[in-house]
Order: sequence, then C-alpha cells, then structure tokens
Amino acid sequence: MERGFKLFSSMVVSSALFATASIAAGDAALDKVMKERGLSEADVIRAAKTYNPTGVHDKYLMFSSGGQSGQVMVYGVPSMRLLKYIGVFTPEPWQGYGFDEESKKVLEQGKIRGKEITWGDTHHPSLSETAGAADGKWLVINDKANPRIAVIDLHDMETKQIVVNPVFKSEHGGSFFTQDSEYIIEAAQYAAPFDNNYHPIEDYKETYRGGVTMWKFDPKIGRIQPKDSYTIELPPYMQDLSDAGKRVSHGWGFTNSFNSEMYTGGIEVGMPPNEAGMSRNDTDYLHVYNWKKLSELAKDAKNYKTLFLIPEPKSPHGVDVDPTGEYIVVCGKLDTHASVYSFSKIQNLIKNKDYAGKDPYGIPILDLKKALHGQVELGLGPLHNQYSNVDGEIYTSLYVDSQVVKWNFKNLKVLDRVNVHYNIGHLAGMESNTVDPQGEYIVALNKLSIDRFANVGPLHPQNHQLIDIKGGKMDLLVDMPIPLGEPHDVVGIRASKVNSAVRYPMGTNSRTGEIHEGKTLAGQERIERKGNEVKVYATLVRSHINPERITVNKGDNVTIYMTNLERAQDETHGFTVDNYNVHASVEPGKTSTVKFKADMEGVFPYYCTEFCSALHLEMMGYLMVKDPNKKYESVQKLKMATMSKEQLKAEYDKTVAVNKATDDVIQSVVKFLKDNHFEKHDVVKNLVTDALDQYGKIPEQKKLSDDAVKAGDLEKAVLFENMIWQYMVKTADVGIRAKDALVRLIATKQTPVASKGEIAFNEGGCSGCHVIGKVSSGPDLTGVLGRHENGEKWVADFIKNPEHKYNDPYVKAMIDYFNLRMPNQNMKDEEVKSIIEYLKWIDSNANLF
Ligand code: K7E
Ligand code: CUA
Repeated sequence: MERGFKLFSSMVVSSALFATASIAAGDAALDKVMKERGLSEADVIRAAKTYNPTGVHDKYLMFSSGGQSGQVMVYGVPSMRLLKYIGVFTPEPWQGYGFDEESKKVLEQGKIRGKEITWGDTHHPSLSETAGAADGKWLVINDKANPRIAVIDLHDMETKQIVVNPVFKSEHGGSFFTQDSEYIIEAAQYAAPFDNNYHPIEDYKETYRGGVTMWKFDPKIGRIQPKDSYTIELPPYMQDLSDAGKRVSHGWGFTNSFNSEMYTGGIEVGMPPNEAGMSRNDTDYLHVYNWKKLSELAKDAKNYKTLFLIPEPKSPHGVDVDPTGEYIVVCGKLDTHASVYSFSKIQNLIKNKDYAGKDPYGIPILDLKKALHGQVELGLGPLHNQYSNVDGEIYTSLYVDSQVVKWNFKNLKVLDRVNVHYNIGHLAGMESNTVDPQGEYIVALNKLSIDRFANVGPLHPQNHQLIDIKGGKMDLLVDMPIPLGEPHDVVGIRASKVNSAVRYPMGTNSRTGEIHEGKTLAGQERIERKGNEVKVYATLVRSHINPERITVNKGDNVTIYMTNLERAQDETHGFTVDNYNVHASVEPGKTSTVKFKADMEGVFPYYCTEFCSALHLEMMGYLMVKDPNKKYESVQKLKMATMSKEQLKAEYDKTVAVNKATDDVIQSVVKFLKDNHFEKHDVVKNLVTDALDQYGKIPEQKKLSDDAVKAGDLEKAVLFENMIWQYMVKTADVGIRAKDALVRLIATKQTPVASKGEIAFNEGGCSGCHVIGKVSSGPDLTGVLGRHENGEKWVADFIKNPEHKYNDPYVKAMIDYFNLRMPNQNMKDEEVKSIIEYLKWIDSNANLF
C-alpha cells in the first residue's frame, strides 16, 4: 500500500469506520474498490466530498433554468442529484401542468396577442430577496424567446403566474430581483418596434427600440403587479444582462448592451452579417438608471433624465454587482478584460455633470476611464461573475478558454484558474450575488459535454461541474449531465432557508392559494347535472376514487373536481381518464379539476396514476359515455352461480376472525409505541398520526357491515369487513414503519465494529434464516450469547465450523425442529468478531425487538 493512501485513510475516514483495530481490513476493502474502478486517491476524496449516504440531505438547493424545455430544474449540492422538474412555460404531464384546469389557467396567462405559446427558452432564474439576502420565498425566471416572466412559489414549487411583456418582442436581461424584491428587472434583447405594426428596417434608428421593464412585485403574495410596472424606453442598442444595485447602490439598475452600432445586417442583400457589423465599435454602453426615481416619474409621464450611458469594452455580457454594492463588474466576451466600475465614481460624475458627450438620442455618456476602478486581463471570452464569502474574491467564467478564473476585484490580481469541460457559460455560487454569499462551491454550467459521458447520440447532454472553492486552489469535484435543454443559469440557496410544505390546507386550489370551489370532503361526493353540463365532486384517498362510476351522455361537458383527503406526507394520487388527454397530480389537501367534452361513446377506465399503496391498481373507476340517440339492450342472459347461505356465513366468520387477528397485531404495536413514548419524537409522532388516521375510518365501516348483517345481506357485510381489513393493513403498514423508526431512535448506538457486524450478518447470508426478534426459518438470536456456557466463544466456533456441532444435543434438537442445518458461511475471523459485537448490541436492546 502506498504511503499517500495511508495518509488519506487516516485523514478522511479516521473517525468513522476504520478507526479501530480493523484498519487493515478497511483499507484493503477500499483498496480493492479503487483498483477495480481505477480510482486515484484524489478521486476517492472527491467522491467522499460529494457522496450523500441514503437519507442525508444536501446543504444547498440549486434552481436551474431548463433552457429550451421551458422548465426549471431543482438539484442538490454537493451531491448534484436532481430533485425535481418544475413546469413553467411548457406543459409538464407528471405535475398535470397543462392537463388540469388550474394549471391551464396559468399557462393561458402566457398567451401572446391571443396566441397560445407552449414552449419557452428559460435563461435567468432569480431568488427573491429581503434586505439583499436570499429569503427562500419566490423564484422568477424569464423566457427569452417569448418575452415573459414566470413566478414560482417555493413553498410548493409550483408556477403561479406568467406575465407577458407588452412592448418587447424579445428579451434576455431578466429576471433580476431588486434588494427587497420591490421590482424585477427585465431587459429587452433584439430591438424591435414597441407597437405591433410593420416598420421597415431602414427606420431602425427611428422606430425600433430597446428597453428595460421594471415589474412591480408584491413579495407578500408573490405576484407581479402589471399595472404598477413600467418600461424605460431605450435606444435600439441590444440590451443584454442586467443586475440590480444593492446597499450603497440600492435604487439603481445596470444593463449591458451590444450593437451600439445599431447595425441591421442583411446577408441576403450583400451586406456583411450581423456578427461583423454589431461588433465593429470598440465600445458599447453600460446603461445606468435610477429605477427608484423613475418609478416615481412613471406615475406621470415618461422621463429619461435619470438614465446614463457608460462605454464598456465591446459586446460585453455579464454585469454583476458585488455584495457591498460599490463595485460593478462587467465581462468583455470579445475582450479579454473584466472591467470593474466604481459606483461612487459614477455618482460623482453624475453629480458634477461630468459628461464625455451625449449619444444620438441625447442620453448623457459618462467617461469610461473616470468611472472605472480598474480592469483585469482574465483570458479569452469572459462571460459571467460570481462572488464568494471572501472579501474581494470573484469567480469568472471564460467561455473560449473553458476555464473558471478566481481573482480579486479590489486589488485586481488573478489568483487561480481551473479547466472545465467544455465551454462554460454561466457559473453559480451559493447565494452568490446577494449581500451574503456563502462561498464553498461554484457550479460551472458547460455548453458542451463532448467526451464526458457515454455517447447517447448527436444531441449530447449539458454538463454541470461542481468545483470546491474552500481551499486556496479550486478543485473540480464531479460532473452532472443535464438531459433537459440548455440551462443558461442557476441560482443556489441554503436548503435550510427554503420552507417547503408537505401538504395543502384541505381543498386548496394550489395555483391561486385559495379554497377551491370544487372542494369535496368525505361524504360530500356527488354528481350534479344541468343540461349537458356534468359536474363530479370526487374524493381521492387510499385506495379508492369516489365515485367509481360516472355515466354521461355523449356530447356532455364533464368537469371532475378531485380533492385528495390524505394528510400523510407524500401520499399523492394522480388522476386520468383514459383516451381523454387529461391528467392531474393531486397532492394531500389539493383540489384539482379536469374538464373535457365526452365526445366519444364507450367505456373509459379512469385510475390513479401514482403507485400510492398496495391496492393502487384497484384505485379506479369507469366513465361510461352513452349515445342518447341509441337504444341499449341488456345482455344479462347468463345467470352466474351464487354462494349458499352457509357458505356466505362461513366466509363472513372467517373474514371477521382475520380482522380480529390483524387488530391484535396492531394493538401490540400500539402498546410498544406508547410504552416507549413515541410522542417524544416528531418523526414517529407524524407516522402514528397517519396510521391512526387510517384506523379511525374503521368504526364507520364496521357499522355498515353490522347494518348489512342485520338486513340479512351477508354478501355486502363481507365486502365491508374486507374494507375494514384494508384499513387495518394500511394502519399496520405505517404503524410498523413508526415502530422501526422508534427502535432506531431509542436503541443504544452501535459501535463501529457492531455496525460492521450487522453488514456481515446481512451480506453473509445469516439474515436469510434468522430474523431478529422473531422465530423464522431459524431460531431468534436475541439472547443467544447467554444461552450457552462461554457464549461468545461457543457462537464464534459455531459460525466458523458448524459441522462440528451437528451432534451437540442442543444443535441436534434445533436441526430436527427447523429441519435445516446451519451451513458454513466461510466467514473470516474479522467478520465473526464483528458479528458477535452485533449480537451483543442486539442483547443490549433486547426489549425493543
Ligand atoms: Cu450568458 Cu442567456 Cu445568461 Cu446563456 S446567457 S450563457
Ligand atoms: Cu392513489 Cu394510486
């Protein structure tokens, strides 16, 4: 074994698994895996830095644009595991987004001039802020292709609102929250006439316009207020990315541009292409505006007085305000420099009216040199910047060089660089462009993945790479393929700041947050008809849909309201009617609606689309669509044989007996839970609440069963008894989960050796015959060490060499009883020792099993 590797094992895993006498064994196992998989020591450290054992959560949540998918993705850092897709501008069937009525209403808000737009090109997600810090409440994202902004509520991660920009024909520099989420900045991209008329390209300078829209946001209710929003009309320079000032620069906005040339191309008429003409000048303009003042002026008429232009090296891209608000860093894209502007210098120039000139539209231009704190040569193709928790530290992506470069924007020194694969666009730090950046990690959002993953055809996934920035040198830890569009930008936030709910108040329309008109509680299920309007008020609860039959006439308009009555976490029911192109995802407490015209005659099963319980397949019903102009003949010719009265009575008695036995099991679990004070542990308490919820439904069913017996209908009584059994199974299912959870919480902690013993016990095959706490195909091993003289040695010998003891009277009796002999599992000494430790641990918790 190499020296370096030894050093690593004592460094990284010392306190966990290999600290005791078994270091050699641990190292050997690790060594074997490393050899087999060709891993270096550095690889193993990186793996350990990003690996989350099962059940361990990530420290950071990342909200990623889904690019051309029009969605948002959520993933965790440092594990880089995908957690969710959120439907935003595009229908998304899993969530019923665009397939139930509530979400269709949200998507409809995104219509442009009456036209339905079912895709989007999402670029820049932005987290709401309070006093400049991410507050974990709202997320907004823009659509570059169709100038729109969407609002996502982080309490349930659903899209609630889409607004369409009334004047832009294209946008890009959105969306960016101001420091108290008063406004969201959205800047245009490709200049176009603000009206909806044709204007010849020759009139570009006169009639085409750029702009910045300041969307008023109400952070209390999380909705954009279009009527209080306004647009700053700008010259037809192509506006690009933006950022809001913060702290000292609060109230100001900064927006980049390219094409100050106002070039309009025309390859087809012999002109050089746009790319040549739009990058001819050495400089373009950084737009500097006081949105706070403008929002006052906007209440009256348009006014450009508080708008200024500062030259910036040509065709810049990212503009990012530092955590203090004093520095504004602009990246060159076609220039190898980053330019650091000083907000106080800008303010002085404005105050002293120290202008270098005016643009053709009369907007004052500030002198570049006088506004600069300085410039730094970073490399080829600098695009975007992120800040860390270290004062002055900034990270910039270099598109052409495929690098992340770390530098200091105060003393203007380059500190470090790391290669990424390949061609990075944005990069994302943790709460990075807020007043409280967390440092720790940078995610590189790479445009190409070329050779990083198995070939899945010419369209490759994108590649997000996690970089550790905690040390002096950046260290690239791991790759994450993104199989869903080009995610331009990602924002990260501490997961602890996001308070997502697990259920809705009963009967909630999740898209509006209000109580749904179709809210239906148990017992209120019904079908209402008015002419050819049929309204179904349905409930969903494990494991049935009520009603189970809906009969309508062909041509009827059918509305089905569904309320999920569950309170248990993660008990979502999905709903579809076959062949009718509807789907809803109904989480606990939610009410959803599907609506369709029953224009096809026939029988259409409807069912729950989430595997919600053991009887999920039975969670179904039939939509029957009759043609009112047809006559239907009954075909009940074949009389089915029925049970005799005695047979029915026997079946009834048997079912009741099974229920009694099942109830005994439940009561024993309940006793255990009570004896061990389950109520002290929230996790267990919640599970018990869920279990009792199911159990509480039994009396009602019992009454129905008893009534049926009284009425002499044993057939029906058996069915109700079966329903009681279903509720008991559901109770027991959750109850046992609660018991297991409680055992784990109150048992004494396993020593490292004992936990290795448990692994050996399970992997070595012992658990195939022995179940702790139960007699199974072998004896219960609780207390086994005390059963024999010199128990530890006896058991160790027996594991290692069972054949020698087959004639021992005790063993012989066991062999006869179980009709099985303990096989030789070829355990190593080390394993046997650890199993003994495990058995000791079992004995110390014997009362729990
Ligand atoms: Cu640089 Cu749309 Cu933010 Cu892409 S943008 S990279
Ligand atoms: Cu409900 Cu499956």
